Amino acid sequence: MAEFQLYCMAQSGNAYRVALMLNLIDADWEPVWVDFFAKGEQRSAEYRAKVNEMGEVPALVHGGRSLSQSGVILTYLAERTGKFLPQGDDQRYEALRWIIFDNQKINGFLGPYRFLKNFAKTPDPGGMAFLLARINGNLPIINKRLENQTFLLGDQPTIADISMCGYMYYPAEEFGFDIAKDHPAIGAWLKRMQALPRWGHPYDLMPGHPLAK
Ligand SMILES: N[C@@H](CCC(=O)N[C@@H](CS)C(=O)NCC(=O)O)C(=O)O
Repeated sequence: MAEFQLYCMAQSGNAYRVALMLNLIDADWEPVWVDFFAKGEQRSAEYRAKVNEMGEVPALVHGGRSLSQSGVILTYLAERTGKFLPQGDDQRYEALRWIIFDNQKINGFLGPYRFLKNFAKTPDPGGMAFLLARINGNLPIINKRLENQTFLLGDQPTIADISMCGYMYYPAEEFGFDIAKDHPAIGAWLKRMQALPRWGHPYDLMPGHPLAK
């Protein structure tokens, strides 16, 4: 058995953050596929009891520990390995600031929007319009920051970058807009992230794509 087990599925950008981190740090890890779409396994009593009481993907099992919330997991892995670790107090707080903003207002809107567009049986147009307006309002904040620096916190990539790219490598057709094209500084940063050794695409790092019909 590998050292780390990541409960995930290929369609989850929240889980991708962790899969990408594990790959970038060259960890000994294996994915455990969660049947999110057909069975809603993440909401089952068994999953909540054994893996994550919050009923969410991702969860990372490491020995006797089971961790959830990608921001916590990224911090755990960075602190254990010293890789992608924000340096000093100021960077530590900055990383947390951007990870929370991302979870709530960047990928926190991109994820549900893409879910409604691709996977929901009866997507609610009002809900989608609400999310799209916020996506269009918030992506420029990230683009502006990346116009002036190589990575979110400065010259070096950190867990803040790994968090922020959660949903951004999924195909543009799945959103109906092209993040990299519409926001060129984000596009250039995504390429820099992609150039890191052992970078992988979400559909390659995690199981379950394409979805069974
Ligand atoms: N802030 C969390 C978000 C996790 C999350 O929302 N995961 C989704 C899958 S992408 C989930 O498991 N949702 C539970 C459900 O819809 O039942 C993180 O970053 O880990």
